Amino acid sequence: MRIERIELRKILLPYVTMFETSGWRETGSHAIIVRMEADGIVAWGESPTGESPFYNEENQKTGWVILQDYLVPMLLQTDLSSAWDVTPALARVRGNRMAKAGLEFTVWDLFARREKRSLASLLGGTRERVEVGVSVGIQKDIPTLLEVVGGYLDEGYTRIKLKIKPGWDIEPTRAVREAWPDLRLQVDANSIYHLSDAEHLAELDPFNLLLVEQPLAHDDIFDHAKLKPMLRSPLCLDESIVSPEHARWAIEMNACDIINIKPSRIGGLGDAIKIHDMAQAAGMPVWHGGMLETGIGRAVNVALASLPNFTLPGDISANDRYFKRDIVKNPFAINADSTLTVPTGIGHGAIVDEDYLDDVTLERWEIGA
Ligand code: SMG
Ligand code: MG
Repeated sequence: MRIERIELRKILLPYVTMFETSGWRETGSHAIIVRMEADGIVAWGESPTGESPFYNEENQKTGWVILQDYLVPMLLQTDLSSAWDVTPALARVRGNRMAKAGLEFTVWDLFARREKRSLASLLGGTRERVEVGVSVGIQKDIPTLLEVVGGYLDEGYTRIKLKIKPGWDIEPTRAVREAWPDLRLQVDANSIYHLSDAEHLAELDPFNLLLVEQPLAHDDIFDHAKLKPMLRSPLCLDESIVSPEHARWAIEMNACDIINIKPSRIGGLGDAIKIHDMAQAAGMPVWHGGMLETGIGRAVNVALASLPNFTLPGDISANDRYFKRDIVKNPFAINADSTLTVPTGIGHGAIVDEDYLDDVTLERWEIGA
């Protein structure tokens, strides 16, 4: 199959509340939305880039340039026999995985639509519902944090992740644990600590956490392997695992207990499945992370999270946790058992609200084969 037409859009879609991590704040989605046409089929995808290159090296502006100058032209020259062909076709471009993922997701949607199958079934999904939680950003004080967490629990979520940083780590985690002794609770440091902070991080040990996510540098595996035996909390890698090779290194070095899989960080669904399978073979659980995706990327994430080794709840909350109005007509709602229902229709299942997408589009670019 040849792709006949590709359209890219830079968007700005405001969040309901500002999201703050250990190193930056985001007030809205700065994603790049992808639309493709081939064989009379229209498909949609998303590169969930941010405003700034503070999570990884990419942002909306770098994605915009790399897609137009390299990735889109390379894809238009490729004859695709399946979506697995996208990653090798773009491999000459180093890194820029989030930009690549937007194209790769869209090609998966295209093939699923062509085969009149759901994306989840094409990926090998086995679940009808996926368990999810909420990632709670850094708050101004502990009473506010308890109120915010309580609000999400009232909505039906049963797993909470707290963003932590030096000065906002042990005490907020203790406060949430004391308020809800049985809550499934985990923390994420987004690469802000150093190996010399090991004793401090061990103060999280008594709080019975599901996991501690990415305490050390965004590109580190070596020091995480040293840190792991110094903590009782299970250690999870996010930023560091950008490819199946990185996952293999982490597994062989015993650098983590758990892997957070975000297909956008890894450059696509194909390599995400490879990591899922490799972790499963090694007896290591994975869970699905999130990049505050719009309804398009969210539907892709739900499809992937339906694979069998996603055994911990994902950072895939319902659309209204992020947006007052999303760019899709069929947002996910949280079920009473803290799950989202995996779409069974054709493709990833998100129905794009093209009028509202026009409203939030900052710039549009389109090219034919
Ligand atoms: O999508 O609900 C979500 C957010 C999940 O915390 C989340 N993501 O490091 O895991 C992570 C962060 C990255 C956010 S980048 C703005
Ligand atoms: Mg993380």
